[in-house]
Amino acid sequence: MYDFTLADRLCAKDLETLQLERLQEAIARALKSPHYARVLGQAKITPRSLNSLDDLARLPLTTKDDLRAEMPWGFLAVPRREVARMHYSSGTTGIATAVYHTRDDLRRWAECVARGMLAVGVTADDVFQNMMGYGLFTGGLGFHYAGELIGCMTIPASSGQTARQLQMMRLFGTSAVHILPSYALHVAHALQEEGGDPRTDLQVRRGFLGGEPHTEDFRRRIEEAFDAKFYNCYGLSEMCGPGVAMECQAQNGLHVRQDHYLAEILDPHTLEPVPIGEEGELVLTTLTREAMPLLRYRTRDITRLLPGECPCGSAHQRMARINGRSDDMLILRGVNFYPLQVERVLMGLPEVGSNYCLVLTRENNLDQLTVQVELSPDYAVDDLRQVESLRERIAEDLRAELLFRVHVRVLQPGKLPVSEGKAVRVVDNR
Ligand code: DLL
Repeated sequence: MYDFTLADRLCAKDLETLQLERLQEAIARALKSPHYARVLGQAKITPRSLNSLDDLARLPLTTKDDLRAEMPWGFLAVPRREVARMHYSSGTTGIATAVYHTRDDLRRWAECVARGMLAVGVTADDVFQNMMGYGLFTGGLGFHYAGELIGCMTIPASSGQTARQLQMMRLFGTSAVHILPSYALHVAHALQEEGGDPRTDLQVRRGFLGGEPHTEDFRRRIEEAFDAKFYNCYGLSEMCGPGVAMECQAQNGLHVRQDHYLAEILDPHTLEPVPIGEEGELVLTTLTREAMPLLRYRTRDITRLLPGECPCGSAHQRMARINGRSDDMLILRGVNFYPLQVERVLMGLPEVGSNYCLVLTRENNLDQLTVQVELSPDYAVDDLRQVESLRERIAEDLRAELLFRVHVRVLQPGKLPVSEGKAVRVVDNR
C-alpha cells in the first residue's frame, strides 16, 4: 500500500537530494505561469540553472504584492479545468489573493497534516473535533481531510458556538482537537464558568494549535487547562494552509515538511541569508505544488532554524515558533516592538488572564500604548489596592521589556471582547 509517511524517515542527505530534484521540477512547473514565465525569463533561469540548493539565492523573491498584482490568474500554472479548489484570503493588510490547488495538491496537503498528527500519536481511534473556521480560511478544511485520512471520527465543528462545542466534546468523548490558541482558553473558561473542569469533564488528550502567534507560556496555560498535550502547527494560505511545519512529541521546534517545502531564513532588510540559528524572515518555496508553484515566497514571519538533531529521529529541519511578523512590528515614539513581547510579559504573571489587547492612541501628538488585561478567573479580586499593585507591577515589567512607559488597565475576567476567528490583539487608533 502507498505509504504517505515514507518521507518522514529519509535521512538529511536523501532529503537534500530530493529537494534539489524537486526544485528543478518546481521551476519547470512555475515557468508555465504567466508571472514566472516573465520573471524567470528575464533572469534567464531554467530548471538547469540550479545545480545545488545554494543556487536558490539566484531566484527572485516573490511577495504578497506580486500575488495581488497578478490577480486573478497570473500565478496559475495549470489549465483552469485542473483546479479543484481555491482559497481566498485578505490577510491583515487589505486586498485578498487567491490560492489554487489541483486534486493532487489537495491530497499532498492532507498528507502533510496527517503526518504531523500521526507523529504525535493520533490514530483512527481518536474522535477529532476540528474547531477551526471552515470555508475560505484554510484552518478548517486543512485539518479536516487529514483527520479523515487517518480515519479519526472527524467532527467538522468549525469555530464559535462554544456551548455546542462543549456539548459535542462531552457527548462524543472528543480526544483530539484543532483550535486557535486564543479560542482554546476561551473554551476552557466557558466550561469552568459553568462549574465544570476541562481536565476531568472532557477527554481531550492532544490538540493542535495554530493560525496565530502565541508564546510558550500561553501554550502551557492551555495544556494545564485541559491536562493534555498541545502541539504547534504552522502554515499560511499561500503555501496551502496548516501543515507546512508541525511539532513532534519533543515539542521543541516545528519540523518543516522538507519534501514539499524549502525553507530559508533571510535578513528582512538586506535579504541575505542569516546563519543557522539566527532569527530572520522565513522564505518558503513550494517543491511539489502544481496549480500555483511559489518560489521564494516572503512570509513576513520571523523565526529561526534550529540546529542539531531532534530526539524524535526525524531529519526534517526544525524551526522555532514564530516570534512575530516583520509587518506586525509596531513603532511607538521611535521604539520598535512586537505584540508578542507584551504577551511574553503578561503570560509570565499568573494573576493575569489570557485575553489581552494593545490599544495605541495619539494624545497631544504623543503616541501612547495602553495594555488592557483581564484578571485571571483564579485570581479575581475586588480589593482595589491589590488590583492597583498588580497594575503597577505589570506596568513596571512592560517598561523593562519595551523600554518605554506603558499604561495598563486591569479589567475583571471576561470583560475584553473575544473574537471567533484569530484574536485581535492590536487596535491602532493613532
Ligand atoms: O492561518 C493557516 C493555518 C491555519 C495554520 C490553522 C495553522 C493552523 P493564513 O490565514 O493565511 O493561514 O495566515 C497565515 O498566520 O503567516 C503567520 O503569521 C500566522 N500563523 C499561522 N500559524 C501560526 C503559528 C493560516 N503556529 C499567518 N504560530 C502566518 C504563529 C502563525 N503564527
